[in-house]
Amino acid sequence: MYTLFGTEGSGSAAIEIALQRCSVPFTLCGASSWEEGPGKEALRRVNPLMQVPTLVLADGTVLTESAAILIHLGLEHPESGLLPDKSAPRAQALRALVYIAANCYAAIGIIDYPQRWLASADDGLERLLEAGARTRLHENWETFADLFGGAGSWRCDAPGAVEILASVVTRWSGTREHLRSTRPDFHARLLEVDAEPVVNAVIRRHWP
Ligand SMILES: N[C@@H](CCC(=O)N[C@@H](CS)C(=O)NCC(=O)O)C(=O)O
Repeated sequence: MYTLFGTEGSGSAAIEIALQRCSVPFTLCGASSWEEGPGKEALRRVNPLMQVPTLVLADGTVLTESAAILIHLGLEHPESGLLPDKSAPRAQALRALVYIAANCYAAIGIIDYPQRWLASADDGLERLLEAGARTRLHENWETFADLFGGAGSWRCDAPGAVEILASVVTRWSGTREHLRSTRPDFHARLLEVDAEPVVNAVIRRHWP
């Protein structure tokens, strides 16, 4: 039995979808750094960064970092199709997952908490940093669409780890709106991923 720490509208949605794709039972523990309650203290005990998603495995091993969690689930449950079977497409999937984590999810952390990246409090600098990170985030998604989002490699009918993480992480900081105008074909593919039944059920609960 897995325990997933997360909350509505957060990155834990991607791991919920993946766990369902693996057909494994899991318990949800409502928690985040921005919500008070018992979940917050439980999250602090397993993840000192207090970020979600955090997944605790049956033997108590703690897994953080969305890309690592998705890769682990894909390797443990090959029948889930979270990762491609063949070596070359699997290598690209790993590249795409780490790309999202390093170049997109990290930028969202700057947009949400610019003060963490400044040596002292400065409202003006915070606003500049946030605006710069947002621009960079949108550019990074354009590059993602060009590198990984082509019709040939994108799996809308049976979304894998890459499609699932992209579907969730594009929901923040104006990314979907940006992609709708700059990369309309890729935006349409994201909507197809959203419509897949397993993805759709989780997405609707997180973003009613
Ligand atoms: N590197 C982490 C980032 C996770 C992350 O930033 N999660 C957000 C919620 S979507 C969070 O918990 N932020 C709270 C905080 O940083 O205090 C990952 O890829 O999973």
